[in-house]
Amino acid sequence: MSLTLFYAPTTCAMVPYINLTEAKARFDVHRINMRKGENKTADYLAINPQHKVPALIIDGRVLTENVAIQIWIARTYPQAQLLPSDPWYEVKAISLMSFFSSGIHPHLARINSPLKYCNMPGVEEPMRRTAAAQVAENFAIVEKMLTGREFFLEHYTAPDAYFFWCFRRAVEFKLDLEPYPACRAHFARLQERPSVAALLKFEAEVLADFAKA
Ligand SMILES: N[C@@H](CCC(=O)N[C@@H](CS)C(=O)NCC(=O)O)C(=O)O
Repeated sequence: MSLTLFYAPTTCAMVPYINLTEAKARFDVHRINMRKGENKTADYLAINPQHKVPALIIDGRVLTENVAIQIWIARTYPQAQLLPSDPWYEVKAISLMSFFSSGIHPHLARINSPLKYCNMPGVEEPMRRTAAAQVAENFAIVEKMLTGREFFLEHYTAPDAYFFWCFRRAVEFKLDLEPYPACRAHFARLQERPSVAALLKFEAEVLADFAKA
């Protein structure tokens, strides 16, 4: 099987990178430099007209949307147990990923690029502040889920990598993360996994290459 992941550093494309690595899948990576607009070239728009990463090319067919990509990885590499085998817990894992994708990611996007969402003069600071408040509300929900637990479910599953990315973004945005000790412990625990360490090493290499270019 031929797999190519379209990936940009620091983005949510790290989630499939981590889970493909967990699955011991062989995959190539096509690096996208967003700062140079490589997600808006005609070639990339032919792959994903929404100009977003991740996209995973599977034997020539394109799969977009992180939740679907994680489900595909989990089903294709069942030995990695990236989704629970019990149907109830499988849908709970999908529910968690959907929450991260639709309930947390959009607020992080507003902190990153407020002017994409409203171009009124002076909007950046209030947009960032209100989006950070939404992130805080949702992290408080996740904090309850993770209190007393190592992972969201019985063992490491795909949503753990997804939340790792959400929390990493919040760290990068310097949000106040003191109120979330269980989330911080989960973030530290994930960094001990070889898959996450491999991703972080790869990301640093890509960022260094992009800085030279
Ligand atoms: N719903 C998509 C969202 C993906 C997404 O927003 N990716 C961001 C990076 S984290 C992106 O590529 N943004 C570039 C753009 O919107 O032009 C998914 O879950 O895969």
